[in-house]
Amino acid sequence: MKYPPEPFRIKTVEAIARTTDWERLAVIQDAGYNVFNIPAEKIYIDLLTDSGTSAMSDNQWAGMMKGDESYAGSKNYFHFEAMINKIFGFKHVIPTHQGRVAENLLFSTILKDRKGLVIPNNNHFDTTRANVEYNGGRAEDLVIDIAKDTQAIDDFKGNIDLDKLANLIHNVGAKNIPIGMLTITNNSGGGQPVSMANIRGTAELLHKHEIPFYIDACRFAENAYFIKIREDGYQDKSILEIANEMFSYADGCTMSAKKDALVNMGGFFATNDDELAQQITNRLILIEGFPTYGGLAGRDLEAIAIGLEEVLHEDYLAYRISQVEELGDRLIEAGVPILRPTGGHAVYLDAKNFLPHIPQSQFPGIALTVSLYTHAGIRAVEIGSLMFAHDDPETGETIYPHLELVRLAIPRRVYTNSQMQYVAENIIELYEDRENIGGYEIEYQAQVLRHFTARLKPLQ
Ligand code: P61
Repeated sequence: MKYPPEPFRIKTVEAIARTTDWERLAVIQDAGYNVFNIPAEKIYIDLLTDSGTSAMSDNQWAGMMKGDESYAGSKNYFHFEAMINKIFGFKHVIPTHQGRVAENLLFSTILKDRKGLVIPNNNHFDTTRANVEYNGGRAEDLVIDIAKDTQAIDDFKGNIDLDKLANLIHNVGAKNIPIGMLTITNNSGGGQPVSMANIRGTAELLHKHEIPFYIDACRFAENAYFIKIREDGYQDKSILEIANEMFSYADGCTMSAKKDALVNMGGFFATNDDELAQQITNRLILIEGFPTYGGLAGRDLEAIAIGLEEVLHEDYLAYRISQVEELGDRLIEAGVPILRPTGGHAVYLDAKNFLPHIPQSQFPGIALTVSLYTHAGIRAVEIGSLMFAHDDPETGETIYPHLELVRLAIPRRVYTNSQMQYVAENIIELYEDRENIGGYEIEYQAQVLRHFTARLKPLQ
């Protein structure tokens, strides 16, 4: 079967309301044309993010009832730690309440008191970049060039360019690179996977220069599944074996459990470095809590432990990846420009080609997210100029991102395939009417991560 069916049935349902066209026009105006400002009840299909939006299983809910809320040494922590050891294999496991806290703890520790440090990555996600830059570092994106061509088909468009990495090390000096990273799958670059060969090659290069290697592991299981189906030599390996190998090359990871741990809240930092673990633990106590809960309840730790086990199931991953692929295929067939091939957790509309008449300075991605909402009650997220354009500190000139994307992130185990068909049909209708969509300008923006709270208005 080309698109394997759901390996679950529905036990609990949550009603979602339809709104009228007029209602949505008023809502989006009130929201300052920023879909982050829309009350979720006014959304029909919410594809803003796959983060924290998974449906938990009956087993996870049962696990929640077994929450041990002891302040110190909760039994759920030991289950959580054992599961992370089984998959990731790092020596120290430090829970956090979400991924960006793991990033904040890491970068506020390794970048402290030193200027001019550089962190390479295939692509930093926005929270990672923000945490690097806020702590005085420079975030370098070194993804392979082909990733910038939305139409180029390649199995591992998330790979880092090892020549660019070698050049960076040569130019800035290994002592100015406290760690190197890979984000798997590569969220800002279209949810594209990184190959095992590239993970291994990155580790070898960094380690040759004594630079520790960390993985942003949010979507590790989806990445492992792509390795299994696309990379020679992995077809007969289990997802667990592949994940074990991926992390065996690294010195640690940051993880937002809100993605591939199939929960609504949680994260962790893991490392083999004793001294770093000690420093981070001390900071954790200051800002998150005691090291066996780190900002989470015991029940949350239990749900993560069970989710990490469930996400390794191949029938789940086959359904998951193919649900995303099927939406992508429907759009491609209708000629809608999307980033190809489809990634693991989302379909990314190519807003530059969808709306070629809107220049990047007028936020084509925002224009598309607003139209998706007003046309069909669908919420997507712009991953383009509102999120990433910034002024060059020296020249003051605005630097625009290469890609102008609108991401339709698919929550895990949440929407049925007929709801996905509704999404596809409405996007196709919008594409046919694209000339009538216009650009936007900013009315208000914050200094950091402006896309969350910005207010815009239509031009014309
Ligand atoms: C997302 F609009 N991602 O994709 P936290 N690394 C990576 C992520 O994808 C990620 C984090 C670290 C989100 C949520 C999100 O501007 C936005 O648990 C590869 O969210 O702290 C999160 O993990 C951070 C959406 C984050 C956004 C920031 O939708």
